[in-house]
Amino acid sequence: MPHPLITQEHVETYQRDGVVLIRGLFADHVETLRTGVERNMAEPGPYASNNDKPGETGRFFDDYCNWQRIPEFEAVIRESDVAEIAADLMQSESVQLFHDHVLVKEPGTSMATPWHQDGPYYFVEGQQTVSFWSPLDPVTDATLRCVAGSHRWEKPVIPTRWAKGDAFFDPAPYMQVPDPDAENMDIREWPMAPGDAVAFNYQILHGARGNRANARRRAFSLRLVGDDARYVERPGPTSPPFPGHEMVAGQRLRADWFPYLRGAP
Ligand SMILES: O=C(O)CCC(=O)C(=O)O
Repeated sequence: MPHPLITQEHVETYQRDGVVLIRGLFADHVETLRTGVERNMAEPGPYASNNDKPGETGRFFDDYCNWQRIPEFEAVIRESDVAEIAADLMQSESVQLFHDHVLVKEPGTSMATPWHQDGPYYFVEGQQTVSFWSPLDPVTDATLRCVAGSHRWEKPVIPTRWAKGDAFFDPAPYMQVPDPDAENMDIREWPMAPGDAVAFNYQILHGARGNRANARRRAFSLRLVGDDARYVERPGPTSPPFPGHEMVAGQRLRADWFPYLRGAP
């Protein structure tokens, strides 16, 4: 039986489409996450960015890999039901923490989050992966948009730098970023309440509109991996880079940096 917050249908949808909505996943933790986001913005880490792009209005702040220094993030990761639900969705015994990501679009932010798959930016390969994207404000227009089934595409999509738009790696083995709206793809998106979460596979193509509303759009995104996830070499530095990780191809992610939230082998 899956965790009471989800049904067998959630699991089947996730397995088939690579994306599913989970109402209320972080509902009891919204205030804690908001406090964590404020702390993160007041004390940004080395990877924080405002995604400054000429001609864009507002502010699109993002930062990642902060759970070790933002106690609110670690508390929610360890005290919420997220690991159990991740295990059900991924059909995995183990659940390992990869990293956290904060994405804040202040009112009047014009910049869209470009369409991308997370997997090609990461040094992780495997089918048992999940990201949970949760808004901390009510969201309609600037919600997450995911292309159902894109986790089964044959070629990965070329990862690009969001503000500059240039490619992270040599584009040769990748496909160009498609335009899901123009190509009438099956885009899943939902109006969401604070603490709801979209669960999506690392290979799912996703993006988000700018935030033209007059309210903030704060979001917390949590990336976890399961049994079959392995370290993989990429053609250049990955995002996040995790300098000095010393892992080699084919290895499970080192547990002292990426702790098991359940099912440690
Ligand atoms: O919040 C956004 O605008 C995009 C989020 C995203 O790309 C992610 O969580 O992987």
